[in-house]
Amino acid sequence: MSKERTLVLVKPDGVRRGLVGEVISRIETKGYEITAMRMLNADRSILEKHYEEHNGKPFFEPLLEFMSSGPIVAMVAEGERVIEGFRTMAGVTDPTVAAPGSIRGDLARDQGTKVVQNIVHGSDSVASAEREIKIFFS
Ligand code: D4T
Repeated sequence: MSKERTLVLVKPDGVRRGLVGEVISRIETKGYEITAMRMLNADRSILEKHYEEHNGKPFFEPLLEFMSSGPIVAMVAEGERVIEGFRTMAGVTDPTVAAPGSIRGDLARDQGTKVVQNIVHGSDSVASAEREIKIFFS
């Protein structure tokens, strides 16, 4: 099994609520290695690139607004099957139905906002991970 890299983002809701340490702790406790990390205020151009697959969808503008509403933390986590592993740890997109035990299931809920606020992002494939890591760590 080959080692993979994934991009993890702690979104503005996670940073605002002081959950950066909790997310890092869960990644490290699971046994993945964090090999790069930075805090930033993501501007529109970086977010348009990151979320290019969603451009034109009804939640695209609210998503960019939310993601630029405060600082985020970007990190690279490494390990065997970390892409699948972190997505399992994050839980499904909708925090209302994300499994208890997952980051979204334990730490997030529907806030009644136009865009889902769900604490973290994790890449969904090797190709996405490499593309997204370049955007945040070029
Ligand atoms: P990210 O990309 O942020 O890790 O989330 P997911 O992989 O779980 O979900 P996604 O890329 O499909 O969606 C990106 C971002 O948009 C919000 N969203 C998504 C939303 O508000 N309404 C929707 O219908 C969808 C599909 C949540 C995450």
